Amino acid sequence: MLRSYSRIHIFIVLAFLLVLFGGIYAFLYLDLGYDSSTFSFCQPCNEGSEPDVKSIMAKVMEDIVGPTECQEKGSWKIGDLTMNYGVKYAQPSTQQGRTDVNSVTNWNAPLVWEGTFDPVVIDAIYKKMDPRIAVVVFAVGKYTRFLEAFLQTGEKYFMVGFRVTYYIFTDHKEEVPNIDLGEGRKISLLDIPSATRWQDVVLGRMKWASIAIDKQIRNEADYLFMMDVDSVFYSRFGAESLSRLTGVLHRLFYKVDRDQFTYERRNLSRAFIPFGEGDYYYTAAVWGGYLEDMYKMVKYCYMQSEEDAKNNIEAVWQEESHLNKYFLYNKPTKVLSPEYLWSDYDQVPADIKVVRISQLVKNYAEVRPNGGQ
Ligand code: UD2
Repeated sequence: MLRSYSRIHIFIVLAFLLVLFGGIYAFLYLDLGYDSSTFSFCQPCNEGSEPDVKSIMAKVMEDIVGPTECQEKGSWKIGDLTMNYGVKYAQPSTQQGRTDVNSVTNWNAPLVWEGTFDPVVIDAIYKKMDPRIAVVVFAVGKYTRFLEAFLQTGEKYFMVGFRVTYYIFTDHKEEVPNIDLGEGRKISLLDIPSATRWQDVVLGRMKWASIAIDKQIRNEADYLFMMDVDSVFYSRFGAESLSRLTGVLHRLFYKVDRDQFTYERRNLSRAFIPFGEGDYYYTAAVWGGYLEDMYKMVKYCYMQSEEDAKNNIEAVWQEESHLNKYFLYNKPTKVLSPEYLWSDYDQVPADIKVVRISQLVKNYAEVRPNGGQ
């Protein structure tokens, strides 16, 4: 009896010490981030995320101390597709749907086209989560002229009813137009230097975005989209585009053989993809996802292009080449059809039922600092 009594005591003391030291260790070294306003603590709860030390420790802590602050405050947890009672919408069919296009990838991710989702259901789910959405857009040199139409049409069609911050990276702050923004939507201006080559601007996006996410955006957003500024929204671009990592099919390559994709084919570059490989060709003009997943990917493109620079090579389509390499081996969790980036240069084919955003026709030689295509 005495022996079992002292065993229980020893067990209680050991359990107490484990909790105590576990807690101290987590706070001091693992930066678990108990501030629920940051994204980092909620992230380990995400569906499908790789278990890592942080998420395992978060789970251990949750078991010990009970529900975490982000759950207590009722803030959303990515992956919970919950909705309120009583929303009225058309019954989804198991028999009817788009038959002219494929709406699922061969790794079972949704491939989004008009007619594959119900905006009423999508909005009911995502508005309940109320995520903060960052749009990172660069307007360097003469590209500030595109801001007005981009922002004005964005206010009409992009994530209407959601909290959106446009992070505008520019070397000409004084040229950023005054636009009336909807409730919960704002603009944040970030100074960056001018460039003498357009290639440096497009690649530099990866560097400046990595720095800004690290320093600022991480504390202010849950999702992040990277977008080209020389585009206008023509129709709804909504929460159906949200996922852990979302890629957009490039309009010029969505029906062609993979060997015609303009992947980087020189094996000296880190963006190299051999012939015979590849799923799709994705555009770098629109892509998005969870903040931390996007950070990883943006930083990857930056680091890979730095490696290329050391070897005196620049990938054929700059960051787009690195992005395509990443997506080949780290499959996107959602793929958007070219509705999510069309071009005013091209006629709209029958399978594109809605153009949601489109690249404007521009005089490349005139707008780029070093001219030309
Ligand atoms: C293609 C890609 C683009 C990028 C680029 C890389 C599509 C539809 N677009 O677009 O995503 O991969 O090729 O070569 O696939 N910018 C400035 N100032 C400059 C130059 C560029 O701010 O002087 C910014 C601006 O936000 C612009 C973006 O970089 O929208 C992309 O540059 P672009 O529009 O000239 O590239 P483009 O049309 O060839």
